[in-house]
Amino acid sequence: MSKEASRARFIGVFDQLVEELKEVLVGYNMPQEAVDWFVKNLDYNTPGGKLNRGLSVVDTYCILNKTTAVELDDEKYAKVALLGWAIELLQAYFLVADDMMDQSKTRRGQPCWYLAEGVGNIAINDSFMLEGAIYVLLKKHFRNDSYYVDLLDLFHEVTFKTELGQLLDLVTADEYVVDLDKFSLDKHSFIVIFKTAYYSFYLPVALAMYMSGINSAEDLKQVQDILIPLGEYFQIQDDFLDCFGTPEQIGKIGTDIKDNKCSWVINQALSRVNKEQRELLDNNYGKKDDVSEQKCKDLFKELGIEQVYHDYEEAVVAKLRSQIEKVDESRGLKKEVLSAFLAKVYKRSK
Ligand code: DMA
Ligand code: MG
Ligand code: MG
Ligand code: MG
Repeated sequence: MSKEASRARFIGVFDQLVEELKEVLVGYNMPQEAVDWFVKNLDYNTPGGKLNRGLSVVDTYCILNKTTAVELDDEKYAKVALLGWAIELLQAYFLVADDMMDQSKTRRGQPCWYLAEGVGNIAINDSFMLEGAIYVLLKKHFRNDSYYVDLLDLFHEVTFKTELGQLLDLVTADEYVVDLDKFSLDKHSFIVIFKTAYYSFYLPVALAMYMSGINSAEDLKQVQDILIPLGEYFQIQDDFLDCFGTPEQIGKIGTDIKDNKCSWVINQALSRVNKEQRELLDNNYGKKDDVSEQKCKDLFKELGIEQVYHDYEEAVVAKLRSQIEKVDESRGLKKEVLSAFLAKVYKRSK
């Protein structure tokens, strides 16, 4: 099946899920205008991205069960895909809130939801409802499966970890007081592992593993030990692209410099500056204007941060490849689950 066709089949399941969620509201006799709002919230915020996380659940399930998506009948496919959409809903929930907290302007090539016509602070409740939808769907489709509690536990634990990452991300980036001494690569590492790696990398694989009955503590640890550094690398790419990517490429306008974020880029720069360059950063980083932002970007270029990034990327990928090589497949886990993830991330530009 072509990439487009498998994406289309996956999106077909989303349309089904929206109908089911709509029925729940209709069942509560919710007035039509609110039902319509919820559907619009789901449609605007859930399916517009790369869908990497969601599709990964299907891919991982297929690898673990030595099958292909084409061979799964519609019922089985829809159940696996539902777990993928549950991650996409979780992601939608985080992003709607993240864009408000980061005061971002665009996401996936369109205005952020809170900036869309007539939305504003209603976006706060909308983000809660995207999260709530996960549990409505899990209950409906997995209530009688032996691993239902494992799925709930996993979603709750990963959600809390993501929120811890967002917390440190936010308190390290004071809106008005810029103190670059507060940054460090250790803090950065905590932030990105918690805010991104668990939900984007560990969660899709762990969900597919539970559904496949490959769920020993040893195997969950094996995948976690590789997927967490892989997710850290992915978020370092996000930090890099925030500064060096174009909005057309990444579908969003970077905000890290103006937001005073403890990003990978600023941490690398701080370890390479002389006294004058440090002063320039002290005076311009975290300022809300375009001129200050550009001065920081020019300095990052001068410091050769792009080359530092390319070197980092080659080194981390080589290390991950050798770690994947050593994975023990004796209980049913497959190295290919991990190498497929690495291939999707390596040298990405959006
Ligand atoms: C986002 O980090 C993390 C979560 C949990 C949404 P970020 O603010 O760097 O993401 P983006 O660059 O997409 O706004
Ligand atoms: Mg953001
Ligand atoms: Mg953020
Ligand atoms: Mg970012």
